Amino acid sequence: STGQSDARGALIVLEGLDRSGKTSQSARLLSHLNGLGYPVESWRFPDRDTAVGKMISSYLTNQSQLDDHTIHLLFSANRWEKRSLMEAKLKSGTSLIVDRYSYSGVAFSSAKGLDIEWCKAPEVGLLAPDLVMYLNIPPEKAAERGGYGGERYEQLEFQKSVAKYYEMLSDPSWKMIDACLPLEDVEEQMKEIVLDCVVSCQKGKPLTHLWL
Ligand code: NYM
Repeated sequence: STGQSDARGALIVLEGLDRSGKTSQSARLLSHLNGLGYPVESWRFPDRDTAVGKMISSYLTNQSQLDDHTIHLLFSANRWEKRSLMEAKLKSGTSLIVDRYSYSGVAFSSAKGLDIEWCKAPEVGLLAPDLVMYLNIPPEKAAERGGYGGERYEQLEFQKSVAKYYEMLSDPSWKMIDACLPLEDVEEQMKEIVLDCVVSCQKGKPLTHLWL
């Protein structure tokens, strides 16, 4: 194969605790790739704009109460409802920078005491990321960053537990980024890693599925 017809966009996922800097870095990566002329979009989960996303948002802002299993499945459903669009974008050559994905889903729900394998099950069959970058920050440091916004889960003890589950989920392919470094240094590291990934997907690296 020449590789040309298999060229596709890259599925790039940013993970990390609340206040680890994922959202700022997503924006920076988006404009970097844009500037280089690569088609790219920035996505995030939960996507609060869909009907399911509105239920999630209301739960996160404490306007509604839901059973732990129920909210877990809603977060997963929120990814499933975007799955076909995600695949279409990637196949048409657009790269996606995604702020949180299935790993957030499993880490946050497991930290509440749900069984980790039960948490992974509804994620099976979603597209697997080509790259996971983990913005690594001690929970105490993250908590110091201007405090938390007051949404559900934004508490130090809970975040410590989430960090443990992220560690269990991580594999050697994850790029661990020291999120305590200045924003610009974090950005420089991430730009290089992301570009490598975009180039390898352009060359036709096959798309795979969770759970890996
Ligand atoms: N969260 C996010 C989950 O509990 N499960 C999921 O599947 C996802 C995608 O939602 N504290 C949690 C993590 C965050 C919260 O995310 C809202 P954000 O990035 O602050 O909008």
